[in-house]
Amino acid sequence: MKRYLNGLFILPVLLLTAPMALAAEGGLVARDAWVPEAPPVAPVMAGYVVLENHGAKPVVLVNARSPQFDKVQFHRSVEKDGMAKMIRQKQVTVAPGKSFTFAPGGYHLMLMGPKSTFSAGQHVKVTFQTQHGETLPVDFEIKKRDMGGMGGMDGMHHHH
Ligand SMILES: [Cu+2]
Repeated sequence: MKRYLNGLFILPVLLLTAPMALAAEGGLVARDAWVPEAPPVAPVMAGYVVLENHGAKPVVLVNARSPQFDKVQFHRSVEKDGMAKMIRQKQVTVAPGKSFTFAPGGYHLMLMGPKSTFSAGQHVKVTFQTQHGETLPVDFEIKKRDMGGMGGMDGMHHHH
């Protein structure tokens, strides 16, 4: 993240040229992005991905959205007193030189309100946004649930 990006006056110029892309700056890179296939009636789906920060500063993700879902939240599955529950995370931080893993049973993207049904082989597009407004579009592949072990579990304890 470069300091001049904070200048408000430069924003319209950037919007006219290209979105501020994290990956293009050698900052954040996504890999192994996937979504377990869910029954057509599922109100939520979970997304998993590994985010690597190749930059020199922490990357703080404050938002994610997908044109294919009503909304996307960061969730963390925890077990407390033998009960599994999910806690919404307002943001996640990827430390410089480190990776942050969204994986079954831990942090996940909660994809809420699918606008259509999905099946294995299809793709979900999710765009992450940092606290500074940079964006990182990531392509998630839908895979059969059994490929991910407990992959579908993160959607089972959701409370509306
Ligand atoms: Cu969740």
